[in-house]
Amino acid sequence: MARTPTRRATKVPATRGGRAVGTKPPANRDEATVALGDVEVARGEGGETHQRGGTGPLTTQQGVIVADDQNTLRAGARGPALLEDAHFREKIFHFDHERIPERVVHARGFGAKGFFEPYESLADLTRADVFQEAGRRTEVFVRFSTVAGNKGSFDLARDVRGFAVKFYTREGNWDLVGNNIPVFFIQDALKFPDLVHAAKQEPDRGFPQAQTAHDNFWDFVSLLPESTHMLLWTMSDRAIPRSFRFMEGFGVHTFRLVDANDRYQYVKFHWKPKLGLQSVVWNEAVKINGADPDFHRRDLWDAIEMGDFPEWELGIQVFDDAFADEFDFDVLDATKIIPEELIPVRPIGRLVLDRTVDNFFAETEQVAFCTNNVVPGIDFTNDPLLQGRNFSYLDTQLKRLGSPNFTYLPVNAPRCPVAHFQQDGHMAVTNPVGRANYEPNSWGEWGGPREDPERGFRSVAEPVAGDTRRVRAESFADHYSQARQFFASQLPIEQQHIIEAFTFELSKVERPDIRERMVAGLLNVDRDLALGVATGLGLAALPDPLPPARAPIDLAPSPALSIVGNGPDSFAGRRVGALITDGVDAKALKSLGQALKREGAQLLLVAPTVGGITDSDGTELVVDEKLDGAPSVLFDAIALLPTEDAAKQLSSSPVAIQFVADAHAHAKFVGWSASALPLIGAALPEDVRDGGWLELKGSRPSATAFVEACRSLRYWERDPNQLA
Ligand code: HDE
Repeated sequence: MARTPTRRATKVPATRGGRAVGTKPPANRDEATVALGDVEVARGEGGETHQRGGTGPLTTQQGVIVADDQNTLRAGARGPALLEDAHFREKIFHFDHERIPERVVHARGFGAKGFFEPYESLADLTRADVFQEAGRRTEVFVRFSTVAGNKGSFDLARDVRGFAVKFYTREGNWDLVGNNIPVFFIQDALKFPDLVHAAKQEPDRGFPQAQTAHDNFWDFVSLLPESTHMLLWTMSDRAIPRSFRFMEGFGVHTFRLVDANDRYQYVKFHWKPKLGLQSVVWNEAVKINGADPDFHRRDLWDAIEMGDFPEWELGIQVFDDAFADEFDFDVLDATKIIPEELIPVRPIGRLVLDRTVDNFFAETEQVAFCTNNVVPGIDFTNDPLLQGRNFSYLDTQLKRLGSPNFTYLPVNAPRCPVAHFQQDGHMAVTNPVGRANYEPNSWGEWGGPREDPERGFRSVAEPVAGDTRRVRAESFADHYSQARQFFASQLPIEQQHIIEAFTFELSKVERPDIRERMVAGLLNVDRDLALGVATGLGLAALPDPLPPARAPIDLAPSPALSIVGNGPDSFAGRRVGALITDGVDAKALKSLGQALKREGAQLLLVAPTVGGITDSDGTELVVDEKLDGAPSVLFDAIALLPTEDAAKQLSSSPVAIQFVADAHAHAKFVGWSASALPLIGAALPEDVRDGGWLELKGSRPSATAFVEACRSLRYWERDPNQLA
């Protein structure tokens, strides 16, 4: 079957979802590591590993070959089942125990594998082995997630995204368990259970899931002014990212880098996506959740399987005690950022995700991130949130994975030598051998591993003094200044989205006093913001501002905080959905496909049927999506290339009309051919076609002009009042 030129551009054969059903895994997968998560685990007698998909005999867990897997053992054809049917009992027993508890938070996530490589040695800052040598690769596992939703919830929830990275360094595992937002809701870990209870489904009714648009959440946060800064971020477009590939990541807390002489500097970690930042608009998010609840995980999977490997730069903001003392805010307070304009982010290396997981459960579900997994050269600070996390993560792994031996699971196992005297417990895969299982001992060379003060992890030595008190530091008291700064740093369209998001969420709150209290808090951030939300909610009058613990100060805007203002100016990694019909103009399709390929973007074909579509040259095309299964919200831009006759027919099709109208309402770029005009006319009054609409004339220049326009990602000049 012939394919369109663009489809041939991808590594993977023409399929939906990036992989042909029934084919072998693509070439980027190392066959030897299938199902092993990259480390060797128990092998069978013949050296072969447990692997599904082979053609050998089916066996029980004990290795006995199964003769009949269709019928239970019974007494007589219509008689009762027999207890001695060991195969049946084992199969059902195992099935009954397949689930492990989902994560309390970040339950819904998606993982991928890759590597990190530093640009240069950071030996002057840290002794961490991972940063010693330019270009030396360290294997990583990354898991992205939403926070509030349960495991089966949809991807486009308005929510923070987890961005957790496990570095399998030569000196042990380092877990940088961050988010796509650089601040957090609370200052003290003691409030975390309250925050999570309030955010997740309400306990009596068990809904709403995966959304904070309900009374309990807004009740709690409106009583907790320290959450205001984070709320500004979660109500911004940061909380509805277009893809994991297009979002930033942050370590959030202040950590320490420690050099070989035990001197430390403070550090904040940043991940910057190579393809730039991009978010969807709220109306798209709502529709994507229906059209493809797996939108983010599919996007990551497809990109990696196609060989378009997502990449981030790791950057650091490094500072010393003198800066920390002078800074307007406490660097131990996780509700504050250090603006990039004050301390620029220094790029130090890159993270590339080049392998999908071999098995979702074995890797993504069982990966156990722990903030307390640090390596020599990296250390904590006294951030009270971080200190609480250091208790929680290890504790939670025991609950989820059921044994202190979870480090034997391949995804969690360090890639460096491990030697200790811990033993036994559930699933003790390899107990230390030998007689000595304690230390110190006098067994000489059989005595087992020994501590190494030189190479071992040493905590930063510093004096600690103070009264034992339950107290919040005075230096944590300013709750509004940086929220103000964030709002002031957004472009008008982004401010508008924040106002709309607050209005939407608070509109779902039933109790008027909660809505009002939240608006009263927002008055400490920005009057226009509070007024916009109050108007949207239909409040009769503005309430009095909540009295702040400390009066906010005006900070200089930080342009680095805007997404739209820092666009990638490239359409690479994005997708155009072209609406085509039988007889589509071959030249128009070809020139568009080539222009997108040159840009590093993808063309997907959407048609009224998935089969039987040929172009004007008679070439049979592989269609990616049937029109009613692929609304335009699934694409970054669209092209309208139906034949004129088909466009006339489609002009009475609600899905075709919605395809066009939504793309326009969502400020997308639209490439159109003259033959599409009957459909366009049915979807929109003609005069709304603006600078975001570019004619595709079947020529290279017109296709190039369209793709170049798409680099702006959206045509924001479109009147926002026309947006759905
Ligand atoms: Fe977490 N968090 N967290 N968190 N967190 C968990 O650990 C916790 C916080 C973050 O993909 C849990 O394995 C406490 C901040 C990510 O597997 C749990 C506090 C940040 C992930 C837990 C916080 C995060 C988690 C649940 C307040 C950004 C998913 C399952 C002090 C810097 C990791 C698990 C993955 C997961 C506790 C706050 C990020 C319960 C007590 C701040 C990305 O241990």
